[in-house]
Parts: sequence; structure tokens; C-alpha cells
Amino acid sequence: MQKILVTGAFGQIGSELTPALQAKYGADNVIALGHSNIPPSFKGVVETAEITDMVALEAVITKYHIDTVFHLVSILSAKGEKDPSLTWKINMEGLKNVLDLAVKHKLQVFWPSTIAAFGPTTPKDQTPQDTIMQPTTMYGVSKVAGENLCHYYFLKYGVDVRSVRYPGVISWKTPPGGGTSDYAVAIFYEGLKSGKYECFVNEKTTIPMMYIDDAIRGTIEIMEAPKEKVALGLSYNLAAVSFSAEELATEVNKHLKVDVTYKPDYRQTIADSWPKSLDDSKARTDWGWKHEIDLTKMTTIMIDALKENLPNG
Ligand code: AKB
Repeated sequence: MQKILVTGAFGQIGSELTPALQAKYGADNVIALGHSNIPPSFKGVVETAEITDMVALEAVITKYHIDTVFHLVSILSAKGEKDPSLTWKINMEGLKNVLDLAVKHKLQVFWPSTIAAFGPTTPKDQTPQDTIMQPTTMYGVSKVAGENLCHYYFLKYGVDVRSVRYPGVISWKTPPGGGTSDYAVAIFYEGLKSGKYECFVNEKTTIPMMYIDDAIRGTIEIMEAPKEKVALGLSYNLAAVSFSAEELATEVNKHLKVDVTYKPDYRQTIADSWPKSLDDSKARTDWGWKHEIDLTKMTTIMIDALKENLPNG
């Protein structure tokens, strides 16, 4: 990794991965690709291009002699159900463009899949690495198709494409937006702002979750791992913690008084279709994945950080 392009650089993962890569590889060696959502405070090299615009994308890759792409652009599960056609277009055309450019320019690629690639017919507890994958959202469908596309580009063209299946990721730098796992972020924002949170899934809802620092570390580690330790073209299950919405509310209430009520909407069905926990032993064995942050630590970090950074926190 010498010249890195991050697509979706200002989304939930990108806004923390980009500075982590800048710190490690030098600010001039990381190009952040965005469009309408570039924060004025961002320090670094920025380019704008639509992910569906292959010519514009190739121009950026050529201009900076890019050798590595972290391709994060994606429409998430809940937002995706509002416009499934657009979700397919952004998620799949974007990935195919990046993979085609990877063949042409010999790029190493990171692309994330997620727990949304699973569906109601998947075993829910300790979901295995290889299992039934029949998702019920367009986002999930794009993730299964994307996993297969990455595998195909590895088999057919030898592309060094590496991937993990993220759980719901919890972070504080960007406000929640478009995902189903967002309730586990929104409870902190709303709790600090108003002391109340109306949760859009019921109290028993349990899905795998991970604090952003673990997700960023895992992402960089899989990309830096020696080739012989990683199954290229495979999306690895990646786990940290699993807890119910009620357990999260209890943990948050150890720090601040938040009145949590539950009013499930269409996102309940999505959350119910996902695993409760993941078996990520293949990632642990192959390239040494290990999470560090549990529910207690994550809650403390979120509250401390938002207290300092939310305008009315
Ligand atoms: C979402 O909720 O859509 C995402 C995911 C779990 O992939 N955070």
C-alpha cells in the first residue's frame, strides 16, 4: 500500500478509516473520494467523482498512481429499501467498476460485505462462515452478489481483493444514517441530547455489533496480512460482541439517564432476518483477527466522546 484511494471516504467507516490510513501511510498518500458530503474541516487530498462514472474514477486512479482501493461506497439496508434500483446501481456498478479498474491497474482492493448478506433462512446463532445466504433486502442482495463478484474476479483475473462481513458498527464521528443497526448509535446521540430515545426495534432484538476502532483495525490488518494467510476473494465473518437493544439501554443508563421506549417499524423485520452472533474463527485462525472492545468499554467511549463533541452534549 503506497498510494491509497478511499471511496465513500466521508461515510461512517470512511471518516475514521481515512485518518487512520493517513496516520500510517502519510496524508499525501491517501486520496479521499467523496461528493456532496465532504466536511469543511477535512484535512487531506480530496477528489470528487460518482462511483458509477468509470472514466472519472479511472482519471483519479491514474492521476495519483493508486495501487490500493478501499471501496466503501454503499447504500445501506434501511435506506436501500426506499429505492432498491438505485441501491443495486450504486452498490453493484460501483463495485464492478472498481474491480475492472483493479484488473487494468493491478490494484489491491478492500470491499466490505456485512451481516446483511444473511437472511431468515440462515442459522442465527454462531452463524458459520459458509452457510445459506438468502437476504431479504436489496442491500443484502447486493452484498451476496458482491461477494460472488469479488470471488469471480479473484478466480478469473487474480485480483487481490480482500473482504470482511462487518457486524453493525458503532461510532460517534458521523451521525447515524440509512442503516438498520443505527439504533445502537442513535441511542447515544438522542440520549445525550434529550434524555429520551424511541428505539425502532424491540428490546429483545440482538445482532452482532462492533466498535469502530476494532472495525478499522481489522480492515487494515486484513489488507496488510501476507497473501498466503488470507483467502482472497472471500468475505470473512468478523465478530466482536452481541447484545440486545435492552442490554444496550441498561449499559447506557449506568452513565446517564435515558428513557428508552420501543416502537418497532419496518427495520424490525430487517434486524430479525440477520444473525444474532457470528462464528468468525476463520478470520481469527487465518490472519489473526481479534476484537478488543466489549459492550462496557464501547459505551464508555461513546458517551465520553459525544459529551465532548455534541454541540448540546
Ligand atoms: C446496516 O445496518 O445496514 C449496516 C450493516 C449491518 O451492514 N450497518
